[in-house]
Formats: sequence, structure tokens, C-alpha cells
Amino acid sequence: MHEFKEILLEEYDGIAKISINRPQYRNAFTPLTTAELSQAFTIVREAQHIRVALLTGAQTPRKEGQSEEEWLRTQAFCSGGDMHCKGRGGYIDQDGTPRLSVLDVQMQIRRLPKPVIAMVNGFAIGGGHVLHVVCDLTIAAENAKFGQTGPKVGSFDAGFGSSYLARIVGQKKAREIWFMCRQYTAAEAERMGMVNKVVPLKDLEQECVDWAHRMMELSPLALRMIKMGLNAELDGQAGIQELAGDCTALYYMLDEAQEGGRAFLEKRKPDWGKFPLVP
Ligand code: 2NE
Repeated sequence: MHEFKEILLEEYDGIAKISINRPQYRNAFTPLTTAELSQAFTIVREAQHIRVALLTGAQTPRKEGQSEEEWLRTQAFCSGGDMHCKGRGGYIDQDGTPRLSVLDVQMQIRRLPKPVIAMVNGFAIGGGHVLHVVCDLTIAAENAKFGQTGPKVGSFDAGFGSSYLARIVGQKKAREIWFMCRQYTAAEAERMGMVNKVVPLKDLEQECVDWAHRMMELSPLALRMIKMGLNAELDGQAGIQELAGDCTALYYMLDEAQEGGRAFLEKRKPDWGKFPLVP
């Protein structure tokens, strides 16, 4: 759909696939990666024919002589912020400005009026773990590993990465994940409720496409309103604002809202009486 340097944006049958493309660094993100992710999610939002987005990490090819087990162990969804760029105040971009723009990407995913599936093909660690947490659904490969490292490497995400995580796995588990900085298998993550399904890596993409197709058989507006309602419960006034905006957009689709605007332009009183007020 668009050429980028550190991510890939592809499209298949109404499904967008966004891949972080730095497999040599376990798909750690730099300020450029997050800027490109932001741009990609804007493209996906604007493209009316795109109904579902997948977020994943690019895979490395299997090296000669490398066992399948070893190859699987090295695959990554995302290993968080690139430590080579971590400076004072954030991850330093090409102009020397410190940034934490992955937080904007998290907001974009939550506000995208379409379902986003995290297609977790390997390590989902640190800020990479938070990215899967903020996606609507997570489908993981059997080899995937989940965990936070912040307190080990001088970082943390006390926003969605902690509070929303706690809504998913419960307060005790969320505190364990952050206070112990351990890694969890896909099966453990599924038992905690932060993964919807686990499949072998070879079946992962097809499984995600099947889930996307299932959602594409359903009413897009209904899914959008459910997503915003679920967010609103957690996001306070900002979540209510988002849900309310969607309600306004729906209202503008009705003749009743059109009548108000028309009456103003025609310099007459609106005739509200012709619209049913159902109980
Ligand atoms: C992901 C993990 C567990 C993989 O371990 P392993 O043993 O399979 O791979 P290895 O050898 O550690 O990594 C392979 C190559 O990828 C680079 C490594 O440096 C290594 O490069 P070479 O030595 O071959 O040149 N690499 C991996 N992760 C990287 C990273 N995040 N930044 C830069 N290079 C990375 C293991 O690699 C690991 O634990 N990685 C670090 C995870 C981490 O701590 N991430 C940052 C958390 S903080 C964060 O993301 C954040 C936040 O907390 C708040 C706001 C924004 C971001």
C-alpha cells in the first residue's frame, strides 16, 4: 500500500497487514519505526475498503544448518524500544529529539474504528508487549514469548501497558508481570486471558485471516460501536468523547439531523414532528 523503511504495509482482500521490519533487532522500534507505524495506521483508518488490520513482526529466513527449534526461538513480534536510541527523555530521533511516540501509536490502535489483531509470531517484550496488549485481539504462535523488561532496563509503561493489562489479566498477575520481569509462553499467556488463540507458527497468518474474514461478515458499524463502548468504560472522558463522536456521526446519517441543517439554511423552523420518537 505504501513504501516504508522500517515497516511493511500490505493489503489482502480488505485486510491490512502492518509488519515491523527490523528482524535483526527482534523488531525493536526506533522513532522512525513509530513514525511509520503512525502513518500506516492513518492510511488504514482512511482506507474505507480496509475492514481489519493485523499487526505483526517480520520474520528472518531460516539460516542454513539452523534447526527449526532454534529458528522459531529467534522470531519476534516486537522487542520494544530500540536500546541503541534510548537517551535522556526518550528514544532519540535522527534530529536528536527525544521521543516516546509509541504512546501515540497505542492511542491510534485503540481509536482505530476497525478491529486490530496482534499476530504474535515470536517475542512480544517490553513496549512490544504493550503493543499486543492494546490490540483488540491477540492470536499467537506456539513459539511466542510474552513479558515486560522495563524495570530491568530502566523503563516502564504505567499507562495502557500496566492499567489496561491489569483489566485483562487482573491486578495480581499484572503486578507479577511488571515486578518479576519474567517471560511467559503463549500457552501461559492464553491461560491469563491476554491471548485469544494459540496456533503453530505455520498456521498463524491463515488463522488471523480467518478471524478477520469472520469479523468482515459482521456489521462494521456494530463492531466499531462495541470497540468504542469497551474503550469508553476504561478511558474516562476521552473514551466517552470518542464514543460520543461516533454517536454524532451516526446521528448525522439520519433524516432528523439533516432536517435541522436544511431548516437553518432555508430560514424556517425545523419540522421535528415528522420523525418517530420510539420508546
Ligand atoms: C527480545 C529478547 C528477549 C530476545 O532475546 P534473544 O536472546 O533471542 O536475542 P538477543 O541476542 O538478545 O537479541 C538479538 C539481537 O537483537 C538486538 C540485540 O541487541 C541483538 O543484537 P546483536 O547483539 O546481534 O547485534 N535487540 C533485541 N532487542 C533489542 C532492543 N529492544 N533494542 C535494541 N536491540 C535489540 C532480548 O533481545 C531482549 O530482552 N531485548 C530487549 C527488550 C527490552 O528491554 N526492550 C525495551 C523495553 S522498554 C520499552 O520498550 C518502552 C517502554 O518501557 C516505555 C516506552 C517505550 C518503550
